[in-house]
Amino acid sequence: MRYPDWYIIDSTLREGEQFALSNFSLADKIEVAKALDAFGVEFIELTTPMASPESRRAVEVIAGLGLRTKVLTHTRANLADARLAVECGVYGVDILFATSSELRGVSHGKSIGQIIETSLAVIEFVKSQGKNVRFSSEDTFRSDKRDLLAIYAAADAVGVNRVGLADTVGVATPSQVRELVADVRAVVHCDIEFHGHNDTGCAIANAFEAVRAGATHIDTSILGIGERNGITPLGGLLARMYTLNPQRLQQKYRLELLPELDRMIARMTGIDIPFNNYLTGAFAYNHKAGMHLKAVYVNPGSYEIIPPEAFGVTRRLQIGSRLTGKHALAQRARELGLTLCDERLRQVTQDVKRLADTGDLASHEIDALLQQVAQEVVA
Ligand code: HCA
Ligand code: CU
Repeated sequence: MRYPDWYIIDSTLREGEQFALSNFSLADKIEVAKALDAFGVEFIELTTPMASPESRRAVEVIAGLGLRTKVLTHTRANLADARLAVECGVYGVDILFATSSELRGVSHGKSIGQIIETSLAVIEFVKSQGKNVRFSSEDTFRSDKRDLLAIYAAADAVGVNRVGLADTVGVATPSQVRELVADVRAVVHCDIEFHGHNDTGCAIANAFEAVRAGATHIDTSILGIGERNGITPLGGLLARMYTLNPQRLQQKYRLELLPELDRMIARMTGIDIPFNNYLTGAFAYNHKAGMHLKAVYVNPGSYEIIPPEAFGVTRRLQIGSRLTGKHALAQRARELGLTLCDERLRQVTQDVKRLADTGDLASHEIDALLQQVAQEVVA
């Protein structure tokens, strides 16, 4: 499937700081920034320097590290915030304004005309300082489409580098994202960013549809951490995109470092990597039923759409369950250098299944059974 080229803005150090259990120290932030740089993401986004003295120090320090990844910071759309962001030495400033009626009321009470006027002044200021600037409308998918297109077109006309669509509450469906990105694409020349929350489980699909419709930048965070249940996870997005164009991902990113990124954030936030996580979950490459085991021995691609080694992970063959099969046990026997006739194999398979009815057998128990049967043959 063909789709336009796209880049990652990893927001672990901004959106991810809004995750309930995040409380990154400066040393943590530096570690995360360097790890994302080594991985190869094109941009990282940091919490606004306005948030606290430590937040400001983090922006200054990380912007000064000389990383290849471009350092962005996130600010409200006002001149004071933008000025401080620029002073911190970042590559670019991501500004944000709430545009839905739900948020306008509780957030700032401004009209669309006022939002445009204020935003344009901030965009022009950031540009005058020689910095990259993005304008994003918070709660895009509950905003009026005419308002949005007017705001984006006005931002584009004064030379904004990117406009952002933010599914702030995770309400958008993939087809809504595709349609809106295409509509925005028709009125702006600049790049388009998509930021999607995962409240209804569509964050990855929505990011994918955004790319297909012409978005150039996708926001991610490691393990998807963020407000509430988070945003598009870096690993999940890469899994989605890998099957469509593995070469591109391999050229741009050190994919085999993904497990380290996931482990790093799990450690820093004190969570476990979810058991069903994309690529790096403990069971993401677990094969259990006899038919699956048989097929995977012959050709791993039969039940693995992405080779685990591409992302530095390994498969797990669970051969000691009641669902196991003859072929799995035959393979294990071969690995142990044992030769068993078909009848013996059937016998030992039935033994394993019966014993496993009260719980999986450990590998040493299976090996012992196989060895026992093999010896009976000799005797
Ligand atoms: C927030 C809002 C935001 C911003 C996204 C963006 C959202 O929590 O500060 O800047 O594009 O989801 O709307 O994360
Ligand atoms: Cu968000």
